[in-house]
Amino acid sequence: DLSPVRRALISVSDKTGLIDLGQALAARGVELLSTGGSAKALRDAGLVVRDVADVTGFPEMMDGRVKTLHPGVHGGLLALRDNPEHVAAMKEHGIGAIDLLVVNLYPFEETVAKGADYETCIENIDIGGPAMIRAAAKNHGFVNVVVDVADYAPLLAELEANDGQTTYAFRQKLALNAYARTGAYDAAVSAWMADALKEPAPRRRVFAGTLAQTLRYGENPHQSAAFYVDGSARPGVATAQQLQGKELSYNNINDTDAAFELVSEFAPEDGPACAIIKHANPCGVARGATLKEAYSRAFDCDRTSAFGGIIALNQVLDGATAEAIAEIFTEVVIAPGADEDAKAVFAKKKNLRLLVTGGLSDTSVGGLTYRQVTGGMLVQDRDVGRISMADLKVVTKVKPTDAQMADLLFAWTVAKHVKSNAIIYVKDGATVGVGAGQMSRVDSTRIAAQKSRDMAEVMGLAAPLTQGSVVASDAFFPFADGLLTAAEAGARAVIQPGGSMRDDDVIKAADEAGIAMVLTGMRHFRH
Ligand code: 93A
Repeated sequence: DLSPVRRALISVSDKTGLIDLGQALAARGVELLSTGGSAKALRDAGLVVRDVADVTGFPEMMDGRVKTLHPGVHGGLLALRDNPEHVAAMKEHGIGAIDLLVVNLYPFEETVAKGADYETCIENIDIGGPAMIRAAAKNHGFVNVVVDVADYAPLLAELEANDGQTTYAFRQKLALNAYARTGAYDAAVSAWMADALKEPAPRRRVFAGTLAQTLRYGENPHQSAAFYVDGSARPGVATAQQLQGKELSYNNINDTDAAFELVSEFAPEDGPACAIIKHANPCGVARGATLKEAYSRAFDCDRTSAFGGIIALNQVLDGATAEAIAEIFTEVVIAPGADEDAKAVFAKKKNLRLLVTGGLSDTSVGGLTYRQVTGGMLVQDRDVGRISMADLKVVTKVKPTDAQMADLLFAWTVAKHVKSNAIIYVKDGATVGVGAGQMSRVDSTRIAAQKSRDMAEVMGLAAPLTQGSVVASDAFFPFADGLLTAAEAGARAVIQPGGSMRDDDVIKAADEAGIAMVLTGMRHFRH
């Protein structure tokens, strides 16, 4: 059961003891075959080495991903030396027998332990190494496989003791170790992958979607565009059923998504709610005793801007609400469903798109958002930050009333969906002024109040609805001026993250104005 070692293939990541081994083998007249880095190290030490590339007739390629995966190598490892057909095949294809394989694998475990990123860990999954190890171990009737630097000395001792040959028992033991190694290696890979999949780390995912629709154009007519979906079953614009109206445009899809995500913050069991969106920002959001009331209160926040808007509802659209909506031009209505009356009302409005989703979007579900920048892509977790009454810290002498507290939370929820700087005035569960997308927070505060004054005029009210309202700010007030502007507009309670260097000034100003303020400790930038 002795088998000679005439040719060795050496491919090692850990080069410890490599030269000594190479020299000892060469001294025994063993021919050395080797891969890139290992071959170079051996050659630098003055040894004669044949490149694996020479055996395969292929250069090492694809960053080394393919070096030894070739019949010239695997045939040499797997051929049964006592099988005439195998021997004939070797001869026919010019394959030389490999009697000794020395491999240690890419340091996958060490790479993971170092905390390397996903791509680096992937690159450190050795493929060719385990393939050769498993092949050589299978053929242990003839082939020796060494996977551990610690086995170099016993191997040389075995060769010495048996005049350049090894015993079957020795090879069998090497094979056992070899399979233990490849088994442990793959177990490490699968454990790491299981971990990586648990972790919603943006770094390891990119958007993979399928083309759902080629759009007529993009944000502007000179831009071509398309809509890709990621296959999620989540209710929303991507999965909605369009019951009527022409095809959605790029801007429609974007705005409809904004509208539906916002209205989905309001659970149907807490009562009807409506959001009206223009240019991805809400121009009115409201609760109501009925869906129709929720719509008309949302509409009253900014009737002018609501024209040509996108309306999202958190409950099944009914006939009365549809009638109210049909009074002005609306681009899209999206709701969990629509009853027969509503469908009949909208049937007369050929251009209005009606989308039904079958439910609301679960706004607590994580996931990623993507934004393209020149030369790259920004990826982040979705903003699923939520606060409840218990998270709020009252910092002023005056405490908000229960009614104000409910409005503050409502305003805060809306603020999450308004482009920064976001200022939202709310009264009795309805926005009464929205300031969005300004470069200065004071400007947002002013603009929202001005809109409310304009609406008071349109509606013939004695005073703007911001009088006696509450106000939310998506990020802290850097100075007291924004807060004072809100107080002037009539806000009586404020919700904001806090955390400014000048929090004390802002709190003092609130106390002087006699208004209540609560801090969330969380901000909702949206850009
Ligand atoms: O990327 S691989 O999976 N593809 C291969 O075909 C291959 N063959 C050997 N990695 C491969 N190897 C590994 O390369 C060995 O397991 C060893 O860890 C390493 C030795 O490369 P070098 O001799 O160039 O330093």
